[in-house]
Amino acid sequence: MSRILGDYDTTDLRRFFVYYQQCQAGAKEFGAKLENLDSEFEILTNHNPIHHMETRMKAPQSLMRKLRKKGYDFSFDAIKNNIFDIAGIRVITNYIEDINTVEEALTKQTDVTLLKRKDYISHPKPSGYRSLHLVVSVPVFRRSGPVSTPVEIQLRTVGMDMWASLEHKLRYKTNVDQQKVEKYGDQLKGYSAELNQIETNMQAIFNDLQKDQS
Ligand code: 0O2
Repeated sequence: MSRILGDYDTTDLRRFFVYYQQCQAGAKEFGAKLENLDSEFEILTNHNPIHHMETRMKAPQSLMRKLRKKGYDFSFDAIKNNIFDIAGIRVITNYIEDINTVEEALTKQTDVTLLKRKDYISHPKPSGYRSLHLVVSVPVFRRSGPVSTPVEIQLRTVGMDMWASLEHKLRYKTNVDQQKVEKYGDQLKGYSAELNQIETNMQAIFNDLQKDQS
């Protein structure tokens, strides 16, 4: 870390370390909330919208890259005011409507505040990327008392997740030749629209079958 950050104000650096740990504690809070919902859906309903979850802390290199991309040098304030995905949780669902079920169950909890919502499902990115991104906060208890702490939650179906993993390889691997990037990029954009159609049709079948079970 010191190699990346150079000779920065150590007070600022310490505030950053504490904040990084605080974000990790925030992710644990949301992890527990999601685990509780997962158990409750499993036991009490005939369909659990949560397929699986993944939690990650943003690596310092990636954090610094994002900060520079946004036009800031390292400082605690620049990080706190501009980077909201230090802690991230990905929730993978089976069906498209499950995404809103999980979103609602999570955001209606009284200690959760919705800070930001980006709906790349209704409005996919130019690449074809689809997901629902939420920045939500929860109080984390520090010595001074409760401190609101942001965590980014990405919600997507199994299909959207498979697509994003493959497209991520194409986009972020530096050694892929440009011709392939363009060719596969176009192809993947098409597959994103096709997947959306398939997932919408499968949702309709699922909803119809659910009627027979209720
Ligand atoms: P990493 O290592 O995956 O975490 P903001 O975070 O809102 O200030 P930003 O970064 O433009 O601004 O947010 P955006 O675009 O809403 O979401 C960023 C994250 O979404 C990315 O993380 C990716 O994980 C994912 N993502 C966004 N667009 C695409 C895309 O076109 N293809 C794929 N595969 N993933 C995408 P990071 O921060 O880039 O890095």
